[in-house]
Amino acid sequence: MFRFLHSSDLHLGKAFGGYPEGVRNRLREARHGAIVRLAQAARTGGASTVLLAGDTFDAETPAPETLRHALRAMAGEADINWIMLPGNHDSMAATELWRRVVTDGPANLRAITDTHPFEVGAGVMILPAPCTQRRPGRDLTEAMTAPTPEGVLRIGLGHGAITDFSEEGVGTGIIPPDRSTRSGLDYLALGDWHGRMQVNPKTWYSGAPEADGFKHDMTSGALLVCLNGGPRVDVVETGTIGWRTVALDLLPGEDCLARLSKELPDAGLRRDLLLRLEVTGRLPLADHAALMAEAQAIAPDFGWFDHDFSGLATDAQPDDLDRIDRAGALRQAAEVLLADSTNPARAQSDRDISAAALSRLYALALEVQA
Ligand SMILES: [Mn+2]
Repeated sequence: MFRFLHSSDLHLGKAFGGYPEGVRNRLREARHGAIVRLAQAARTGGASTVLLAGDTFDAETPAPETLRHALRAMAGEADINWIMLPGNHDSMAATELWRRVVTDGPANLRAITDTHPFEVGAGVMILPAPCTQRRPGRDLTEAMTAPTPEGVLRIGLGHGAITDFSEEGVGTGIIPPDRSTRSGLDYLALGDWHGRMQVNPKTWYSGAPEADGFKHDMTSGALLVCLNGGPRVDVVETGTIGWRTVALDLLPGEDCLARLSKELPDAGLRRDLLLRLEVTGRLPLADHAALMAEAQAIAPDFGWFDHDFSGLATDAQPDDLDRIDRAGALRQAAEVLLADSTNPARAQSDRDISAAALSRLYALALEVQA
């Protein structure tokens, strides 16, 4: 029997450009903190080996402090054996990076720089397939067919796209989905896909221990694997910052604020959440304005918040115009916008612009009156 923790895609040092500085710092810090949380998860699960199936570093030349901090954090978890595989972001083409990992890394870290099988426990061998470059363009996992002594457990460790999907959505899959059968593996630990995924009973993507985008809607974690006959795989949560998209499709007559509230987590859980609100459908002007105001009110609850109302149409009634003004220039502008937004002779995109302008005018008028 052999227990180990399977993780991948820490992407240490990832910059998260496009997010405000405070958020970027929190996200970077959360990735670094994953090292300690992986060690704790292994320990709690009775394992002392952690397999990192590629993309430990986001770039081939991480900042000196990113590398140093990672190596020191791994050294600090002295009872853990770290096994680090080059992925596509930190491939073996990054010769300086791997030279530094090998020379500066602690004794409890093994950096894999070739395809030689090696023992990781009594009667247990790792068959690695390190990425030679960012897009190797061929199936490197063929190396996992290498012979091992009779009776040992064979664990494949690889990184890349399988069949028809890859994290970056480019190229075609190169790792055959039946690699574990072809190479007689007891377990195949893969990295690349940032969400957790079981390919078959012996083949898993662990996903990233800390989420890094909105793509995979799940809690992040690692896999605690126990090899005793077939693999027994348990998910251990390690993520600290959540990424969620809330999609609301609304129709007139619905209580849109109640619908929104139902989708949101408790107030105490919002700081550690990045939330994207996407609203589609159709609402009366008053509800549209109320929902927009609510979005602005809750935004500071979250670690980061963004909303997209571009798919939400408004249903303007002549009565609504009275709330803007009963006469005068604003009223006239509102009437023109309402007429333009419903004029079948105009292109739909032009009508949408008029409708959006009318709801903006409506919301501004309410603000001024308040
Ligand atoms: Mn990756």
